[in-house]
Amino acid sequence: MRAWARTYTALLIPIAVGAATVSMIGTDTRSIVQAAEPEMKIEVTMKNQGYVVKGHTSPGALTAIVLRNEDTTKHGFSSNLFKHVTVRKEGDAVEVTGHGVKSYHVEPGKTATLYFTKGHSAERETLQYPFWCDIHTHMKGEFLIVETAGEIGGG
Ligand SMILES: [Cu+2]
Repeated sequence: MRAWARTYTALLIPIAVGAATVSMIGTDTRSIVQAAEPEMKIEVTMKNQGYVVKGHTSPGALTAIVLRNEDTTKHGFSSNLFKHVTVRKEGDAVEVTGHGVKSYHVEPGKTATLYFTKGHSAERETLQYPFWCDIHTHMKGEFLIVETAGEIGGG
């Protein structure tokens, strides 16, 4: 008797939108999958009133989001990705809670790291989690959770 198990690999990818956009989604998908190794780090640089994002992670993996403010004004980083997860903060960010969602304010020239683990979702589909600056509403982007399915034989 032959049994088939379906395995899912998911990636969490940040995308910045707005004036200073540097798109990461143009990257070859295969190289993203191959790079899905220990280093689960997303770098978010705030500059020119926008976000520049780099890196990706996987649901279920401990993830570090490094916030770097290279701008001349204070910026915030908030996302509904943080809604139901515990976030551990290191470095120079001030946690602000407004409208039920945490935001992390980073002063110019400062850096902070947020550690969290986002669990797998029940739905097997692409999900989006917006992120934004609660100080400047035009500063925003989103995290995409992209699920890819594969099959392995068993039995
Ligand atoms: Cu801002």
